[in-house]
Amino acid sequence: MRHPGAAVHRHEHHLVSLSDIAVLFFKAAFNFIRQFIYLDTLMSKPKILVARAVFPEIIERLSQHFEVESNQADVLWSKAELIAHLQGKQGVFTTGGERIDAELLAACPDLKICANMAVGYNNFDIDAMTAAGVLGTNAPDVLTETTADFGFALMMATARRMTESEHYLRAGKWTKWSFDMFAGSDIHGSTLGILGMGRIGQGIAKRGAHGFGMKVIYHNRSRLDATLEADCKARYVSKEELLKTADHVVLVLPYSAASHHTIGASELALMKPTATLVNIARGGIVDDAALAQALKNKVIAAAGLDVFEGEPKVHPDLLDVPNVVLTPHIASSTMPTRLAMASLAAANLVAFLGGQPALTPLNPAALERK
Ligand code: 8YV
Repeated sequence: MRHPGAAVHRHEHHLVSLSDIAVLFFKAAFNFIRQFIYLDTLMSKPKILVARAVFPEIIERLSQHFEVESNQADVLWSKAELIAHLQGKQGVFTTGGERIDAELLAACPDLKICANMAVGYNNFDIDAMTAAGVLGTNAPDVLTETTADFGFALMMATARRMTESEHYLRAGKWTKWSFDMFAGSDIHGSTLGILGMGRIGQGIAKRGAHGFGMKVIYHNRSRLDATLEADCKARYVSKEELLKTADHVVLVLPYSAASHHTIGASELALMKPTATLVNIARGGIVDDAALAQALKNKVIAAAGLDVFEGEPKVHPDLLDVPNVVLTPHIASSTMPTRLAMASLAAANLVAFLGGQPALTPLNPAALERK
């Protein structure tokens, strides 16, 4: 006779084994998933945002190192939209237009680096970035010569009234030669005054001194050392002397609260009535309304502007005066230079988020904060 418990016992034994196997199976599956998630985290690329459209090859290069969200449609995002797109991003590729300030930084806690495709970085609140432990980088050097070329070209176009005369010709107004038609002022042999003698200022000085026999005077926060002054054949003067004596004044200083309206009505009044003024630095360094008034009243002869207060808007009074050459912030815009600027911004992201030092850091003190 079969013992009744025997089958039960066998059956129970069988049940226990099955549940053991099930537990083991689930444990193994759980560990596998956990391991997978861990590895995935280890292997996943950092996320970055490219805030404006850039060269496709730059996006391609960045994609080898990062999970890239790029704004190739070149939508102009509001601050709230920029913040939304920055969520989860460790790096951002910016151009000069995206404002990085305390409010944005507080809303984007993953952010570690902002790489500007510009030498100027007045779109960065550097103190706020340092306090938040976020590194900023810019793109110096690669645009120096291109921008100096443009500054010089704008000065020549302004002095020789090139766009004003072209508009006249296009309007069909050129019916005869006349002795003083669009008579401008000379570049060669004249006095070039440079306000802001950084790398681009020095490039313009060299072009003027060595290429056009100009007498170069400059004013800067700090005086250049003797070797650089000799290279540029430039003489250090006060801002007032520069404004009073220069035939052509070129502005190449960085924008800050301290340089806001460096040139306003009273500075324009110091300049010669035959003088020209060129701004390739930043909007806001010149009081555009005061300049338009000075141009209208012939306080100075002419101006050349590549940058504007509140650009891309241009003060309407400037559009109404004929003696001003206006260009849409293109001083650095040649294909090789813009590519070099973008490459440098990308290289900063790759180096820094890859654990290496950034190439052109602005606030290394930020690294001590995070
Ligand atoms: C940029 C410039 O094109 O580098 C700068 O500071 O002003 C220009 O070369 C502009 O800032 C947009 O990035």
